[in-house]
Amino acid sequence: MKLKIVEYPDKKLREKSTKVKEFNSWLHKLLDSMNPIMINTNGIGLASIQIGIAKNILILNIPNEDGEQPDENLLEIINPVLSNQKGETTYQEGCLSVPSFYEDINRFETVSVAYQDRDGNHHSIEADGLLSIAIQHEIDHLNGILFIDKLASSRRRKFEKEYKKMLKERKHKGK
Ligand code: Y12
Ligand code: CO
Repeated sequence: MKLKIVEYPDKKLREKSTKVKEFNSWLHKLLDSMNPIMINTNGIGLASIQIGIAKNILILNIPNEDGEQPDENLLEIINPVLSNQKGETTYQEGCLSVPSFYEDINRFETVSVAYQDRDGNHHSIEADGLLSIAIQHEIDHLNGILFIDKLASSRRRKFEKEYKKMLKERKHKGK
């Protein structure tokens, strides 16, 4: 599968993803292709809408203390349902679909998530720390929400200006 990351302001990122009903080889191939694109771009999370597929699919690989992302850390989350959101935390987030921009975002500190794996088996986890933040960020993607939507309006305006400038410079450089 040839994959390219969809970048803001592409409207595709606003689509609402739909439930996965078949846990077949198409799904397995998609998941297998998402992992290298996430790892090779230094990502820790990727939702399938970010590669143009509006399905409730996301992957996460939270780095170890030494910054490595071994395959054992890979979480493949299909049809997630969030519950038990508690507390508050702030983290400087970035997104592969919004390159070169990082900002402090408020999230719940802990969450529970029920989900299915690539074979349709049901699981649930309780998450805190970076995993909790990453799950919330990626589930937002499934609902067409980006982390920049959570910025205060003055900060959002500043972002739009800076981002347009970055895109212009990138185009100029032929990237
Ligand atoms: C905390 C923070 C972010 C998340 C959501 C997942 N976000 C990412 O994985 C972001 C990755 C990212 C990687 C970049 O590096 C490259 O593209 C090589 C990057 O740099 C540039 O765009 C230049 C930006 C973001 C969850 C929890
Ligand atoms: Co993102």
